[in-house]
Amino acid sequence: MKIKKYKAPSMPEVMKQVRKDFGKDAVILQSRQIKVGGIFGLFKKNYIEVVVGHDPEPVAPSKKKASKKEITVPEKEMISQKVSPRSNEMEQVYKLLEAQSKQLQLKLSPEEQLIYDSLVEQEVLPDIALKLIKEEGNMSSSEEKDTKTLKQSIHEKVKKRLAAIQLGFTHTHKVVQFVGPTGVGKTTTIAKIAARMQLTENKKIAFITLDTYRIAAVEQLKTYAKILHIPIEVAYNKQEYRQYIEQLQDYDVILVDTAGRNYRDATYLKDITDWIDPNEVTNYLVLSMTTKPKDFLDIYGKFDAIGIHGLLLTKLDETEQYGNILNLASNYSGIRIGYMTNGQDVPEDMVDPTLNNLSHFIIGEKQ
Ligand SMILES: Nc1nc2c(ncn2[C@@H]2O[C@H](COP(=O)(O)OP(=O)(O)OP(=O)(O)O)[C@@H](O)[C@H]2O)c(=O)[nH]1
Ligand SMILES: [Mg+2]
Repeated sequence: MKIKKYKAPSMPEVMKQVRKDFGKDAVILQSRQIKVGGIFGLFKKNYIEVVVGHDPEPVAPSKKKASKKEITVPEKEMISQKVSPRSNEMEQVYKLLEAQSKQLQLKLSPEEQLIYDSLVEQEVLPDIALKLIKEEGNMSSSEEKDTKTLKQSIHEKVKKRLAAIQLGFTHTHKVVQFVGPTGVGKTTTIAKIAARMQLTENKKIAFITLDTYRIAAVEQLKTYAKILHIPIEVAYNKQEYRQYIEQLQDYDVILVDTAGRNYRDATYLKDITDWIDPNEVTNYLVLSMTTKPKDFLDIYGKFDAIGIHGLLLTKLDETEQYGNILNLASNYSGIRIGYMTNGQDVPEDMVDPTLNNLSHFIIGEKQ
């Protein structure tokens, strides 16, 4: 849909210009009387301002024809024509109008601007959204794509990026550490994973906690250990940690809870690699989906540097913006998402990530 604004002293004069540009297929979207010129507000002349839309290739002919009828009016009725109530199609046109005002800034067509806006609303970082759209390479070429076609091809690109993410909770070592910022759900997620492993994989599990900063933190994991009948050890230093790992060799998996710390604290990241040889451990980074996009990437980058096997995404239920996943997939390769959690209840609030639900989160569409 192309949109253009016309201004002339009378409606026949406006229509002459419209017909010249678009022929008979133009749709009047808005018309109003305005005053132009004058000196110090005096002697202003009456003008007619008309906003016209023209769609060279209507997308859904049957539906569109009917609604076009509603808004294509004979010339003499135009001045009083109001475009309300807003139909879905009109809603779309108004959005396009709004988008048109922003497009100059980003040099996007109104259709592209709409898609850009919807991605940014999902908290896809603006430069990533722009890159996705620019890759289309259509810009203001003569074969400008309509919103539907453009949307489809951008959705394909989004899905392609998401498809590069590896899915599923795997681990290459007996010892699996759960690291990440404070309060993201590390301890709760460990309990969910332990329960899942017991129930579906019949695995023998042991816990070690390194989170000795808070008494409550130890008690929290001990409570889950008791319910699930899982042995638990509390390691206060590196030596104890090594010793407990040795002691627990008969178990299939040792799930290790760590203290949530400020990831900007370099000693914390150093401790993680210092306490155990990176070749002997699988690290899972636990990140909340409610984290701000830039922090999310920043945290991932910092932990990635110390060797992260995969990610556990928590608190999906606390947000409706999932751009973080696409931002990550656009910036890093070799990402794995083990599980996603969507509530506080252990063990049920945990879902297996699939390409379907990742796509659905970001573009509202199933694969
Ligand atoms: N809504 C929601 N809350 C969650 C989810 N996962 C964990 N929580 C809650 O988040 C809070 C913190 O969870 P913890 O498991 O203690 O987080 P942690 O990362 O171990 O915290 P620290 O050890 O203090 O760093 C608790 O109230 C959990 O119930 C989730 O998927 N959704
Ligand atoms: Mg904890």
